[in-house]
Amino acid sequence: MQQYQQLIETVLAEGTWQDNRTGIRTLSVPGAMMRFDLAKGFPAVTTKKLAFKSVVGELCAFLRASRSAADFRALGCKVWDQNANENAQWLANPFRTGTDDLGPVYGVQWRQWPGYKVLDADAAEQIAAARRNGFTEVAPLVVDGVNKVLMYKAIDQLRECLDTIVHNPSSRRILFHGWNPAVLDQVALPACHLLYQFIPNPATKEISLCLYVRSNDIGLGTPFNIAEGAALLHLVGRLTGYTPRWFTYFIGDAHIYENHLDMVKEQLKRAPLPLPKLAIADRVPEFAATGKYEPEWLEKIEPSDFSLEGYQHHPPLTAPMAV
Ligand code: UFP
Repeated sequence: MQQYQQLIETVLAEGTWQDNRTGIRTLSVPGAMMRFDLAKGFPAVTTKKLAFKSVVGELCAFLRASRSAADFRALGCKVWDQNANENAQWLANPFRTGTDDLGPVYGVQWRQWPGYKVLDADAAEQIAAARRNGFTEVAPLVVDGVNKVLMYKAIDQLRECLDTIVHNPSSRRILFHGWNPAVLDQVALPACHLLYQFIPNPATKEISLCLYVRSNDIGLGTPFNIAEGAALLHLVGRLTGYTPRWFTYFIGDAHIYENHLDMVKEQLKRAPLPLPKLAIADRVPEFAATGKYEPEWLEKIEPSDFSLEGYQHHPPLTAPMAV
């Protein structure tokens, strides 16, 4: 995690002060990149304690397409409570359905992206092709005097990625997206980590991930998001028969909040420790061993199926989250 320490140093040295919607200024750098070799260990921050249980709890909630902070809490992750119930703008949003509601955040887009097609009512071949691709007709429409049909599919982007890794691993189109412009006004927080691209190597049986994060809170968010992306890559590799290898992490707006400066400066005084290993419980089938493709484990996996082995870290450090 030397690279994380270097990112902090870069932002402290080169960042400029920025105002933002939270009212807490940040030191910000436009654009950063880190690349982790997962063969060398799991990229858990070591200069403070990583909230690993919370990380894997959030991941499991995303995999189940949860949109309620209560579901996240039940899986051991409390980080959504404030966004659900304390952000004044969200509390006043007519799309919020009640206590703990977050709207169609990350997991809903990952597993149930709302896909629509408006086709001419007499375009029988197009309608048949859309049906074969899982779309169903939901309503007839008239647009500018022309009869149309509205078709809908909840697109399981992540499942489709796994299918492609298994059936067409040389594809360069294996990605899922969290940024759905049609629902930005309906969510407690528009996606920060938003573009995940898997790159399998059928020759070496290694799989890599490129992740783009549009806005990243380096003090609190970055270690959490790195661990979550790496855990997802481990799981995807397990279910598709690949060994996780390179995890490249791109940040758009890389920032440190003013009230996190003491924390990150303390981290810089601490020497990074050797990295732990990630273990996934034996009950989660290993495609490479069984030859049986069982993607339903994306929903069945529990936080307790993930564990860190040999995790050494410096004492915990905390700072308030900007909401
Ligand atoms: N943030 C992260 N990682 C996340 C997440 C939020 O760093 O996974 F959900 C931070 C980034 C930013 C704030 O500081 O939360 C989101 O604010 P904005 O939408 O204004 O970028």
